[in-house]
Amino acid sequence: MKRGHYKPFWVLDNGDVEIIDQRLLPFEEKTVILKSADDAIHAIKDMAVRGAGVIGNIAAFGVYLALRECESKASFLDKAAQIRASRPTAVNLMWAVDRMLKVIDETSYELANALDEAILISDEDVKRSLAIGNFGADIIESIMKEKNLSSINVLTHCNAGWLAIVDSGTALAPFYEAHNRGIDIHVWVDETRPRNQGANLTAWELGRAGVKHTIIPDNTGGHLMQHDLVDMVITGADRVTRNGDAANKIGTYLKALAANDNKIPFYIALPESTFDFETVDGVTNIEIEERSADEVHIMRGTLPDGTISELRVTPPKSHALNIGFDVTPARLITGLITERGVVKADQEAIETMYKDLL
Ligand code: RUB
Repeated sequence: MKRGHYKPFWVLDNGDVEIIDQRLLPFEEKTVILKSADDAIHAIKDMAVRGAGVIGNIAAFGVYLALRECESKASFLDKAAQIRASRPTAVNLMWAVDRMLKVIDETSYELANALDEAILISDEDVKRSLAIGNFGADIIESIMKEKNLSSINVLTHCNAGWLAIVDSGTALAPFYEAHNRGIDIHVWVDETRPRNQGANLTAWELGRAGVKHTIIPDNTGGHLMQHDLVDMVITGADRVTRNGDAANKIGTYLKALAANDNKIPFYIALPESTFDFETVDGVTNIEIEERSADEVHIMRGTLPDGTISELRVTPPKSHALNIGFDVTPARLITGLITERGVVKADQEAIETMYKDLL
């Protein structure tokens, strides 16, 4: 795996892993080199890398780095457990660590095999995201045909592009594919407070790809839907339960409610690694990350002279609450766009499509 145009990380010749530091985008394009498992844990926790797929990828490379540096099996397993616990909601993280541990065990703790497996996981994501893009773009075309549209307005929340899963994302993959097919597509980009993944990352990605987009404050979607300015919503997911409930960035649920009220198709795009087949009833059973209140109090941006700065936007003594994700119940989801095709957000349909994995 070489440095690529659509990869937020790549492996160096000495086995270290270089990442694009997503905390600095869109203001600065800088990279950081991960030399140890602790570097990988820190990058995941502090969100230098983020997005369910890429968290899984860096977790896998983190397990490889742990194997490279640990002197005993016990210390290696302890480090792998720390990687597995570095963020709680995106199941891709646990999935990737478990897969790495299985392969490492089966191949007698050979370092080269561990690196190959981590690379394989991300190479598989490339194929999955391509397939999701194709299935999603087919839906976009069919909505346009059904409504007799010459252009289409879609809405997304957070960032589920190539910064979140290689090579073109989950939710953004259909938009990129539609753009490639010559479809006149315009994307409403929710800013996604408090960390602004939409305003900072999705807008940056779409701008580089030449896809038309407009950043909107998080509460604007409902109004746009009432005025027929949204034809479809697609978001990614951090965990989808066996019955089709989807955890995604906080605020996704409100978009699904508004879409449902306005009879607008609401899709979740996800690869196989985002399913949690062990869990049903996501609202009750998915662990939701709570992050530092400082992410609500303090915003980053550029001053008029171009200097990057942080700015407190709340009264000094006010408390803030920063819940990272919410769960959209299956009943509000029109369909799940997967690498195997589009499946109903329904336990029986999911079990039928994924019976080989259950
Ligand atoms: C990211 C987020 C994304 C999903 C999509 O949250 O909610 O929508 O992770 O993931 P955060 P993917 O920025 O807090 O990690 O596209 O990888 O399936």
